[in-house]
Amino acid sequence: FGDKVHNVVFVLGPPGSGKGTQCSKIQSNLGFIHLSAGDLLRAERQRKGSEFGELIETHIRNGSIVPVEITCKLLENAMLASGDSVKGFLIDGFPRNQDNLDGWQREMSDKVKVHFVLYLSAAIEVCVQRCLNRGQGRTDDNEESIQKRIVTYNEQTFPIIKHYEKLDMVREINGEKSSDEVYAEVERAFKNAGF
Ligand code: UP5
Ligand code: MG
Repeated sequence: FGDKVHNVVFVLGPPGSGKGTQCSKIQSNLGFIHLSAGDLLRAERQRKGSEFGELIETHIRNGSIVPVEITCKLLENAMLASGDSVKGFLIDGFPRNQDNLDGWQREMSDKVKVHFVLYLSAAIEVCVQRCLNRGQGRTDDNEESIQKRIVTYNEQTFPIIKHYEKLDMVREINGEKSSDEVYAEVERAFKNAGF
């Protein structure tokens, strides 16, 4: 990892709140590297020879959360592969529970500085519709998996957002507006943080 302390912004919010959409705009406009924990897990699931493929798929379908050792390693490898000269990393969809947070802090706290948590909020009905309409063939974009993802979000991920709120690190943005309107506010949050 070298001696460099990498800049990190966590991006959290319910399933379908627009995390991936906003991260790709931030990456294009502000030069951060977008790392989606979900995308990394889906890629690992497809990788020939992966010993975790089946376990990952079971968690994704059930909307439950993969053990942090796996996810954190994928994130760390992706950060290493991006080199040392990047402005910072957007970590999309992680940490999602206390296990994720503990594992991240064990492994990464001396290698990164987490600047803030970008929290995209949106009503559950809006999120459900967006996931159902996405049409990218994700194995968790069906009514049953979506309901489970939402329960997991409410029970396990929302408390992580609350944890960061107590540290005054959460920047909440209403994710229900058009993606350009949401992005205008997202960009303001980054500018306010000095990026
Ligand atoms: N869309 C986006 N923004 C819009 C807007 N402003 N107006 C109208 N439409 C908008 O957007 C979803 C859809 O809505 C898209 O069709 C988009 O065009 C449209 P997207 O940007 O994809 O939203 P996002 O929040 O990224 O939704 P996603 O479904 O990816 O969120 P999840 O948190 O559910 O999924 P993720 O990939 O992060 O995780 C999937 C699973 O992986 C988890 O359930 C879990 O099982 C596992 N996982 C772990 O175990 N550990 C991890 O650390 C991460 C994931
Ligand atoms: Mg996503």
